[in-house]
Amino acid sequence: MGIHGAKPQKQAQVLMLGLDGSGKSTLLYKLKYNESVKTVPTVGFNVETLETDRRSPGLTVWDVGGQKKMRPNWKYLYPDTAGLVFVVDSWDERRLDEARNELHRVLRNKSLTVIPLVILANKQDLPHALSPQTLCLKLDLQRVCDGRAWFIQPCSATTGMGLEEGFRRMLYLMKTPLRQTKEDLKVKMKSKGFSFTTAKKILLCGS
Ligand code: G3D
Ligand code: MG
Repeated sequence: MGIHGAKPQKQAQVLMLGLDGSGKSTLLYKLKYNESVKTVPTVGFNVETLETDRRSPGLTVWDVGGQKKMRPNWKYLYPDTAGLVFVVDSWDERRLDEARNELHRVLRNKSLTVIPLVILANKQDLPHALSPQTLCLKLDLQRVCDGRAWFIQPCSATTGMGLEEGFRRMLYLMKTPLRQTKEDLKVKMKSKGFSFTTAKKILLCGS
């Protein structure tokens, strides 16, 4: 990259957060190397760059340890963050309240108020995993994401389903002003015969 006089591609920093065990490291390695690796709890962080098309910035993805004792360190990475990915274990209902509280706390930080958010509803391969619509309600996303460009993407870090789509969506949200994404929703829903009020309810849940 950047050889033969070509301009080096710009990089945008994506911060990937979520509770320990939600699948952040598994999905990062699946995306980067298409490999299912046996992970150990992340102490510190893993960083990988993801290639994108030449018109988009490359993504530098920071996978930061999600254990309770690591969470106070998340904030040191906020200032350079261009996009936030929050990974949720869709199968582990017992930890959803904890995930919701952490997500809400992160979103309250002033350095992150205008950056786009993609929620990855991970572990969809497991039986009885909660749907993105249910997660949307349980995590109170519509309220807490009001005024922010955001999307919820179902995925599985073990099969790879939905991972690229999630990061493609992040690129789209980074490049598109919020007003534009709302207009997209209106057009999309009108073409499907929904009213915008219904559209807002359904599509702001990210489908
Ligand atoms: P973390 O980096 O968020 O802490 P890890 O999470 O990537 O270390 O994953 C924690 C555990 O969840 C791992 O299992 C991993 O294999 C599993 N996992 C991650 N993503 C998925 C997924 O999409 N589906 C399923 N079924 N499992 C997933 P172990 O057993 O090593 O703890
Ligand atoms: Mg990890």
